[in-house]
Amino acid sequence: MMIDMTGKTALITGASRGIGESAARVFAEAGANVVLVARSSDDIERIASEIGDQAIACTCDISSYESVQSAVTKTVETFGCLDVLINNAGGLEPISHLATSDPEGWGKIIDINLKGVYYGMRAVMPIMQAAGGGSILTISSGAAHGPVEAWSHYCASKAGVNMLTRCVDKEERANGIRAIGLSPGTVATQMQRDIKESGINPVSQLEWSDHIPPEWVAQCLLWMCGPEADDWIGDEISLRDEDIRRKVGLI
Ligand code: NJP
Repeated sequence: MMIDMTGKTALITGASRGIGESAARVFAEAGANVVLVARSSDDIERIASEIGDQAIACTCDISSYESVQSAVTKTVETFGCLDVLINNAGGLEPISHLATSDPEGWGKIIDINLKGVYYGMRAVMPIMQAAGGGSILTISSGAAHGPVEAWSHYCASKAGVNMLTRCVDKEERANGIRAIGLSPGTVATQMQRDIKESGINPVSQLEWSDHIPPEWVAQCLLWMCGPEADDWIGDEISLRDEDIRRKVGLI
């Protein structure tokens, strides 16, 4: 069943390519106003203009709270509301064993993948509280739950993000805020190209055809805005789960 997002506004981080770009297109098709966030401007501006008047591009580095706050302010000024936050932006480089990792590079991933998600939540929650609710959907990973060689920064950040979803739910479910995580499985995006190039762990040995298309993740995110996903509020959905794929209409 198609979820109708007419009159709703979604802010999507990491929307210049991959999962975020697909989410922007799928949410716009469902009627939502969409705000595309990334550090680089060219791609989000192109994608927003392809989508049309219901889309704006907002250059923003989610590892800066000030930058996230101004993206949220611009969203509300432009569309008058902010109903859905999709915490999607993330990174994985530099891939390296913990013993030889670069402390600065390691910390930068925490700044983006963990603190960036917190900044998004922190900036939108007062708006959602005042509006009587909203959805905060955060891309997690299987790496939140099991260690992966040479990804210690990524695993730690995604484990933290999973706990942030649970904390938001504990504090805000009563205020109508639906916090849900999504572990997508492996997805055919630039991130998987970088992983392949590293050659380090079993994920880098996967074939391109093993990955699901980013559109599947986007369709799942849209489904997560509807009542059928309410059973997962405060929890994490796995898109590897065939039952979820069936519910979303992917198989
Ligand atoms: O990645 P990619 P995906 N501030 O590299 C942006 C998770 N995930 O779509 O800033 C703002 O194609 C960047 O734009 P730019 C994964 O951990 C994936 O695969 O201009 N934006 C680009 O738009 C991540 O959380 C797989 O460089 C920032 C986007 O983020 C999410 O899915 C498996 C930013 C990254 O696009 C999307 O990943 C899994 C910043 N500081 C979880 N830093 C998978 N692909 O297999 C980056 O379990 N961006």
